Amino acid sequence: MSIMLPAPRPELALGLDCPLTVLDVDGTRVPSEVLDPHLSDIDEHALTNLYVDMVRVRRLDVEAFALTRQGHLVLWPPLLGQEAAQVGPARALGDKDWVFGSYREHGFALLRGADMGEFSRIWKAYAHSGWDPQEIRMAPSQIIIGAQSLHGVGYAMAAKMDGADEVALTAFGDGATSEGDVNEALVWAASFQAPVVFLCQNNQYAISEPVGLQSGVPLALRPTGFGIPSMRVDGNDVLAMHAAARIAFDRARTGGGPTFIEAVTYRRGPHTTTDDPKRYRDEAEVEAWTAKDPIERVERALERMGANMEAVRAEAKIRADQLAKEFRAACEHAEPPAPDEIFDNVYTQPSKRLERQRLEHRAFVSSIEAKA
Ligand SMILES: Cc1ncc(C[n+]2csc(CCOP(=O)(O)OP(=O)(O)O)c2C)c(N)n1
Ligand SMILES: [Mg+2]
Repeated sequence: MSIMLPAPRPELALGLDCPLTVLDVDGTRVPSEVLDPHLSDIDEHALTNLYVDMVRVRRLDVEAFALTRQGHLVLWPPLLGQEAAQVGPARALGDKDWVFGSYREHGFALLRGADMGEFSRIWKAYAHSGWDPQEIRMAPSQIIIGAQSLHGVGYAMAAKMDGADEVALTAFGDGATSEGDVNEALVWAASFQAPVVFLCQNNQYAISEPVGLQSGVPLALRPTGFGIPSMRVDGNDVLAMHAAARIAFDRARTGGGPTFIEAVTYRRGPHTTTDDPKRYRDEAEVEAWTAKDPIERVERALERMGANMEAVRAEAKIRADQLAKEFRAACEHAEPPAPDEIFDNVYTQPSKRLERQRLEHRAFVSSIEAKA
């Protein structure tokens, strides 16, 4: 019996030795054979827009952190340091594409157009979703680590079956790549050549567990075992992330199937506002990554291009402050839902069992109110 060997595959993983980069830390342009062809239209104006996006995303994050400490939000998972890893791919999405992210995807939510009032409700524990998923084409935040990768692949498979021109991007962390869900999603995506982009933001930690404990090889190598091409990219380089996402989206859109992008980045804040990272990592490590700040890198690049940085900074600040103001006002004025709203939208059709539970719950709440 002869065994058919698979045809030799081209290089499946790029950037394993050194993450793909186009903007050095000092803002100089590093030539990249892989990424440069996908950045020919990015001029000073386009780079300024990416800069403003990152400044706004950071401002939202900083404001939300403060609002949590001031008791207006109950929890916040900060993304400080990961702005480029989200803004680059978010700005490569087409209008019809979908995002399936985790709980840290505030950059995607903002750039997808989530309403700040609705958005604040998730982190006040008032709502399961902080936006209308159909309206902004972004699924609700996902706390079950990695589950969204299956949702994204399922959506992409359906889009392919329908012949729809839609790509799904699913974003998750380094820790998620050790979950069954992500591995199963990779199998399905590879088998069905689903038009999906896997965006792994390797922020070096799964809560307190460093990535080295999860994997002895770069995470970008993992998908290659499933036959999925991958790129290991400097996740603090917004241009590199934008170009890599464009490559992945083009491939998905033209029938080339899935791509995995590992964004090598760093979570500079705590895992969430209930975590104390000083208990598991050194301050020196944080400082080393602060020196690779994604926003300052673009400032230096724009300066080198001759941009009027004083004006750019001032404009970015105005827009970021406005966003923070809107977000704060929305947080402070959000009304809690009625207690029995928890029973709404569980099923499309009402069920007797659920209605019974709703009545029991209502009676219980009334009994407490009567005692008060
Ligand atoms: C299935 C599941 N297991 C465990 C948890 C608890 N948990 C919450 S966040 C987290 C770490 C996730 O790390 P990573 O995937 O790297 O994402 P990051 O938080 O760093 O963005 C864990 C284990 C969970 N939410 N879901
Ligand atoms: Mg992580």
